[in-house]
Amino acid sequence: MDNVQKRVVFKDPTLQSKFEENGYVVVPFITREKIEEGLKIYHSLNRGSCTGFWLSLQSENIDYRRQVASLLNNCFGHLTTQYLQDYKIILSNFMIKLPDGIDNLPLHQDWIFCDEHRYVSVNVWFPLVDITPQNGPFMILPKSNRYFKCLRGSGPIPAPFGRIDKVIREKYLTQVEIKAGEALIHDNSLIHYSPPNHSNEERVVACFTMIPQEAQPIHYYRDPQTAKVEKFTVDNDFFLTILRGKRPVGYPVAEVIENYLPKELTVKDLETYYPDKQIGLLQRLKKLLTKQYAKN
Ligand SMILES: O=C(O)CCC(=O)C(=O)O
Repeated sequence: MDNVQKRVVFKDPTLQSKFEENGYVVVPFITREKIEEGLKIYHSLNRGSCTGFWLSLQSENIDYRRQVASLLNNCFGHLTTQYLQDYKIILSNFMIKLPDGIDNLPLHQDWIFCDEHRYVSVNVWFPLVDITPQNGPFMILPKSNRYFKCLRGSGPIPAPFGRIDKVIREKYLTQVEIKAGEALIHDNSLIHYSPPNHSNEERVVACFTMIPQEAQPIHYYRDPQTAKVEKFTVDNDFFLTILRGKRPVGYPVAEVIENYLPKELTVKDLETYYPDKQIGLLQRLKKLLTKQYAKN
């Protein structure tokens, strides 16, 4: 765990402490008119065909990505200042779940976007339709931003929770309750995912990835052949033009880490981080035994 005092994220100290506690907050964000505007923007652009979970960053059409960023930033960017203390947008996306029941989004943490020893990068994830248990709700592992420290980036870089993925999904996740007009602001290092959309409608969400105004954007890339991880110093344009899975070109390498593999986490680690879940288990066992005892 990191004991360094990080730069503040929120203007409001109450939100700041809630965020520090859990790694996320949900806040009122936009009006009904703005929701309509956002949907109009989404439908005015041709995203091309996709399935399951899809985000604009996956589009190979860089013009499309630029248009999304420009329209979303103009329409909603200024509204983030209601909450965030001098943050800038480095990535703008639509995050879509097609109503096809396809499950193509693994449990994950987002990339590292800036020096996380000093700063916190966040996603401002704001749905343009109400989120329900059926249409691909956002599932999080609260506080995981405090416990799961590792390198994250493209290539991809393997996650340390591969072996306990199933246990986390089954026992430890919380569904974020959120409606159109609200925003989920979460630490990018929080473990999360969303299940498939089993409703009849497309689930449309817009999202800004933001870092402190003064922070340097960075990107980690792991070469799948050599397992060498390189840290690149990038700029605000980088995330608009990045080709996923490809080594960044034209950006300076600030650090090299040879043979990177994260330390695999175990169920025991989870139980140490989340003792409350254990109490739940013990209580269930006690209940079972009491029942059994009463029967005999
Ligand atoms: O939109 C979703 O369902 C999930 C978003 C997500 O995984 C992300 O922002 O990295």
